[in-house]
Amino acid sequence: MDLFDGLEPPQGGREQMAPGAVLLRGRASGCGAALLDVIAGIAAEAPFRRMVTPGGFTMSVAMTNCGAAGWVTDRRGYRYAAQDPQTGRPWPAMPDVFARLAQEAAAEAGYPGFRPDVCLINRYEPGAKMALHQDKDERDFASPIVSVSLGLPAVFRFGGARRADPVVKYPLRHGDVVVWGGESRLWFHGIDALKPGAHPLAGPVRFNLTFRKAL
Ligand code: MD3
Ligand code: FE
Repeated sequence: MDLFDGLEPPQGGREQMAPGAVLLRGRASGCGAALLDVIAGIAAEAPFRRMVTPGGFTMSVAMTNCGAAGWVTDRRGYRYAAQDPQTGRPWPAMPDVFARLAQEAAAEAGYPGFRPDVCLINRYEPGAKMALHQDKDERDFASPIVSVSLGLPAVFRFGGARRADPVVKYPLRHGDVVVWGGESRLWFHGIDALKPGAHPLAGPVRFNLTFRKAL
């Protein structure tokens, strides 16, 4: 029994979720408004869009990217592309505030020297979800992935190395940063359907940034 029984964990906490995966609770809450401003600027150049999977399904999550390449999917497959297929232009450059946050969070979690070259930006509206999957489209599995949650909270499902492994559910809230490296870099994960709500800064949506070394 302690002071936090039945309450949220104190902010600034660090939690080991799995081998190599570190949750930095609230790590980005101080720069949340700045990050949301930057996302709006990126979306003005490279709009959020719901892409089609190779199987022909339209994803419920809307996406855009910044950096040297962007993650895309269509009937031809999943890949990183240097140009935005919707505009034919390069993706917007990685903003300094993004790169610094990802680099500092990775170092705090035990991955010094992480320098992401791409950032996938996911936007969830109520009902949007991401089915259990692995992230395998990057060239370099030795580098971690850094994720930043903004806006409405979501339930994250974390499985294991095999699709059938049991999952553990974690709430991810505005400002939470997770660094996924080591053994868990290739573990299965997903996001449950977003519950409707209103976040004071982001409004009725959740954003997730994932910083990767993809090229
Ligand atoms: C665990 N995004 O974009 S971020 C994705 O909240 C993705 O939008 C989710 O899964 C989201 O691919 C979850 C957390 C995350 C990202 C990459 C991982 C967890 C991960 C890679 C390996 C293991
Ligand atoms: Fe993923």
